[in-house]
Amino acid sequence: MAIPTSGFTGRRQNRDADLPPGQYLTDSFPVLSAGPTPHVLLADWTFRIDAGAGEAHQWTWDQLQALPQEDITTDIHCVTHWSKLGTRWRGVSLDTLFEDVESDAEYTMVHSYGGYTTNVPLDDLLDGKAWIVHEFDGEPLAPAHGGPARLLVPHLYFWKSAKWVNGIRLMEQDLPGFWETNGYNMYGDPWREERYW
Ligand SMILES: Nc1nc2c(c(=O)[nH]1)N[C@H]1C(S)=C(S)[C@@H](COP(=O)(O)O)O[C@H]1N2
Ligand SMILES: [Mo]
Repeated sequence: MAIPTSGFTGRRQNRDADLPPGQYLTDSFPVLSAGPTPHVLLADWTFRIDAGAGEAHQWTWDQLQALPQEDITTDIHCVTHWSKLGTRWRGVSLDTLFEDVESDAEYTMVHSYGGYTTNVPLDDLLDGKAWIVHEFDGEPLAPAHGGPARLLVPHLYFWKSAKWVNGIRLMEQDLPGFWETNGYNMYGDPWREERYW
């Protein structure tokens, strides 16, 4: 049973309850990139869903902006043990982007400008669990943090939230992406501390 340490009962006062095991809070926003920051002109930017069997869907920057936009406030948890609570983002739900996609595949590989990849089961991208975001804290997303747009899948460790995202490929079987090939967990649930293999 949790023993209150103060008179406050609000969620933000009880910060420990929001922290997965092994995590500490930070108010800064660390930058963690496996390579250099790719710079993509908005005029050249595209996002593509490749469903296999020749079925693909693609959006330009203007087309992404024309879709319904959502404001998201969520906690994020990095495998290197930092967490940030109540971060604010704006972008397009993957439910919107997957609306017309027909496929029986259960797994996905997320691809980024610069070559980064990460695998996420399709179920973890749908039903209000993931977005393509292009604003952080009311400002355009900074290049170092994935601008012009990144994936946000906050219920998994933050390495799954691919920066500079440019596509998602559906897969019949679960294959590892960049960090997963290098020892990170195939799924990455912070509440179960699924950090490494
Ligand atoms: N394209 C790309 N996306 C990436 C990474 C990367 O190296 N390249 N690093 C991942 C890791 S390990 C983390 S913790 C977060 C860090 O995001 P931040 O730099 O905005 O804090 O981005 C994830 N997405
Ligand atoms: Mo990370």
